[in-house]
Amino acid sequence: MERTFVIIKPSAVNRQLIGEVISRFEKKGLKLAAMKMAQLSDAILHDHYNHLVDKPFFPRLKAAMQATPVILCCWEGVDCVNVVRAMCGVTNGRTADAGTIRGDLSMSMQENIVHSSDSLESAAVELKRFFIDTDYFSYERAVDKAIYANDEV
Ligand code: FUP
Repeated sequence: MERTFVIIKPSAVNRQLIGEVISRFEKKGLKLAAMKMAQLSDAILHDHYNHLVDKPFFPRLKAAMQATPVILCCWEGVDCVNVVRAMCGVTNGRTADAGTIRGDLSMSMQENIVHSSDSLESAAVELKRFFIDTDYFSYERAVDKAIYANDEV
């Protein structure tokens, strides 16, 4: 089963939207495989946003990501990387489609509620960055048989 990485960002924590975001993924049928709260260090943010460290807005992005602790999650499901990415919407909340997390809950490029991995490869790298093996749980839920057809899993 595919796994992806999600950060519920300080913009969600500050606006009391942690439950709302988790609830959307949970209602979709995705399974939570790991979750923890963390205050992100400079070093981990430099790694995570390596593609953005040279941008002029990086200092304000880093400050925004350190404004509160964040919630780190691993979600599991068939095609989970693309499913979660689609549920988050495009980066800027003002242009994200209605019905997406950012489209419904954000008015900002920076204060955009969630991060999710953009490919299977980056999900693997990001999960390794934020979690260790013993953080993961493998379990059956009562609803599992109602989520997929037999030949989808
Ligand atoms: P995404 O994959 O949608 O999270 O977007 P990026 O990795 O491109 O950007 C990471 C974060 O940097 C965004 F969530 C917000 C911030 N950002 C800006 O503030 N301004 C920009 O022009 C680009 C990104």
